[in-house]
Amino acid sequence: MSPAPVSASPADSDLVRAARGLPVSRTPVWFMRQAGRSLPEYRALRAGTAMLAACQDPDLVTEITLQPVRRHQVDAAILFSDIVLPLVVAGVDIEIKPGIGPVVANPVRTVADVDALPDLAPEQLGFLETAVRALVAELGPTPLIGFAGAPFTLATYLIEGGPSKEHARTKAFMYAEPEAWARLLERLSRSAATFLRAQVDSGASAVQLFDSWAGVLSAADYAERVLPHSRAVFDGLGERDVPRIHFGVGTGELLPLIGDAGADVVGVDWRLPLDEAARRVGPGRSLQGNLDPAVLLADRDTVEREVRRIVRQAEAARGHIFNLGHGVLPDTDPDVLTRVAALVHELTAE
Ligand code: 1CP
Repeated sequence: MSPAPVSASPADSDLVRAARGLPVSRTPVWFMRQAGRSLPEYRALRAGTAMLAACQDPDLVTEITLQPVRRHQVDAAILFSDIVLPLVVAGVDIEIKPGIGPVVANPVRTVADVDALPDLAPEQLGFLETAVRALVAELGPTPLIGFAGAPFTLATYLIEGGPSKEHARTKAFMYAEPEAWARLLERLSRSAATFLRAQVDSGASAVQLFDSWAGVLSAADYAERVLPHSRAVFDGLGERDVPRIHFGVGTGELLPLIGDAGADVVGVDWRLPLDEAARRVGPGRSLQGNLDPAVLLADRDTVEREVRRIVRQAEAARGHIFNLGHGVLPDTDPDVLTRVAALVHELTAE
């Protein structure tokens, strides 16, 4: 394969350098949910294998992770997995239903349910280490991003029992049972840290913590009841010298806090221009984002205009990793993603 970046090693790649606020040869690009979703070669490979089984098959994980890198010439791979996988591996009964998402057989509704959750042991992650090592060998100078779901977003699935819009049960539990809530998020932060350490120790060059649904919280509740647990995930990486990306949707009011949880890079959705996001996050962190994934469904001129605007507004940030404001939508034409990656490279080459 012919990797996009010109660096000799992942640790010196444009992605890692941008995350640290160092000079880059051109703005690095990758797309959240670039693996799976819109790719026909993904659907062909996945046919007949359940999502969570595919995530535990090192050969499938390796091949699916590489597909978008080959196709789009993006500057990073993201491990093919899912945020619920650490729970599944630990023994929680969860299924990913096509067209729906994660569905939990026995949702967490009581204090006893919290205490009955199994812990994730590092020894259960052999399949993951095998996949990451194989990937790092294949990727050469292209960095692999490891990831985990943040405690809050995982708690929403466990408590709601599946995807939800309002997350009302989650908030009700958070207010009604503050001690059990803290214990639940502590457990989830431990398993997220275990999951991230396994990826980094096997060769991942950066990590992203997905707190997709944190934007449903007020800044005060986020700061008091969630942030300490997300910080614990990053702290669990200890001295491991990899950049940390922290992302959520609808987090305009939370951006300074999302950075304070221990991020080198704050992921921003499309609601806020990056120059304003840079002001809110402050000078010590880079930004990632923030093309509206729906724009990829629009006409060519609109896509190009929006990409140019984002590249321009990102000049206010310490460093910029071009991405979408949330994951690739399943209906996206993969060729549009390839063109966006090429355009960002062209616009930002030295
Ligand atoms: O690039 C990639 O696709 C890499 C793999 C990846 C990642 C990073 C998958 C595969 N899932 C995720 C993260 C993930 N999973 C997040 C955080 C990112 C985001 O906000 O999009 C979340 C919230 C989930 C939970 C989840 N898993 C959902 C969302 C449901 C909801 O609440 O609206 C869904 C639909 C899944 C299933 C899933 N995960 C991944 C794939 C390829 C699929 C679809 C599988 C299938 O249809 O069988």
